[in-house]
Amino acid sequence: MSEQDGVLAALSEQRIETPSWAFGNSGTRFKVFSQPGVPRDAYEKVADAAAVHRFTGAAPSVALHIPWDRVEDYALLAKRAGELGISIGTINANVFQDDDFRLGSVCHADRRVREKAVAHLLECVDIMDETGSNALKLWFADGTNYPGQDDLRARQERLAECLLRVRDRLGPGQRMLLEYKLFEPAFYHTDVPDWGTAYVHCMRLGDAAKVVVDTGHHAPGTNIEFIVAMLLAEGKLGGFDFNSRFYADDDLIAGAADPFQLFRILHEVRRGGGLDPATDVVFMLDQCHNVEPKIPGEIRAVMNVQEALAKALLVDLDALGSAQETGDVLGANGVLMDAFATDVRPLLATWRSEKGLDPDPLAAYARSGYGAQIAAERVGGSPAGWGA
Ligand code: PSV
Ligand code: MN
Repeated sequence: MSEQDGVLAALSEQRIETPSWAFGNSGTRFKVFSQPGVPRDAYEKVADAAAVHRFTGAAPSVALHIPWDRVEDYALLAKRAGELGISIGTINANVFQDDDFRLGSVCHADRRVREKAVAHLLECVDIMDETGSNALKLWFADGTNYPGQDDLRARQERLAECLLRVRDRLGPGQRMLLEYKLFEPAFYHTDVPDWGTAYVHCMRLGDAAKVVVDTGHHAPGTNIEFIVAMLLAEGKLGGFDFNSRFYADDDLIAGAADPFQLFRILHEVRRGGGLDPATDVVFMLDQCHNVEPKIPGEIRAVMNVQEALAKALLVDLDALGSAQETGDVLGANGVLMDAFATDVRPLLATWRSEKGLDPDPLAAYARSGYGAQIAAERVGGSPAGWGA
């Protein structure tokens, strides 16, 4: 197989998952700007996710967020998704927006609140059963704002106990993905602040539990690809929440702020065997589009991830290995830089054409009229947002 054929084949294996919340209105604590055509319910979000897949051919699943995407009949939602050519991906739990969770959820000192949080997590596993989803994504807003506010160790024990109950409820083939975040909304301490803490919990929970790396959840300057390499080597990388950050958890389009970082991460994914579908690494996007149109924003993110992956696939691993073994510092670095500097857009255009797609997904989307159609159709009702 030629190098180009190998890259094209590997690109076809990658599946990128869009987040349902990317299609709803979003913003900052200063202002949520509403946009025309925004979905009013989970069915319309699924339709928009399917549009992203139609134009990219690379985003065949959509993650749900519960309760934002609550519907009467989850099997029907999954069926509709299937009719549109996509499936339901990760189920994201939400134990951070109920007043009872002011001081935490699974780490809360009050057993009643912890029971309420666990009940929600178990409901999410029920939704996995109904939709055919095989992964539960857990991000906890738990933490404290002031030293002494609560007992750090006791909170870890409560967390472990709750996670175990969720693990015991998982069915065959189902997994739980634990996401860490350095800070926010709590500022003194976060209960799952880093990959080490997430890893310790996942180790105790066994094979069904893996760590999610959200690229926006680290201190500035953190070497994320090192974390990826470590987790992959230990068989504990569950997946990514790709997005871009300039300052904090900015949730901007993946590859927009630092395409070189995305390339370095995907190089380590490749090196660690994470592109093998058997490892089940989920390539999710976790983005919000506050000022740009949402569907094109998701299409752009999918294209950026594909470009970074294509460059990572072009790294000459033999040349890199030889340079590393002989201590050729500049040579080794040059191998990576050569791959990164390659313009892979013609290669991706070929990949798309071979799949019967337009080589320019954004232009094809603009021509399709889908944006104008949903703006005309979706009138009345309440546009979806972080609370719907
Ligand atoms: C909050 O930081 C967050 O972005 C987490 O990364 C979750 O994955 C996402 O929200 C959805 O709950
Ligand atoms: Mn995330």
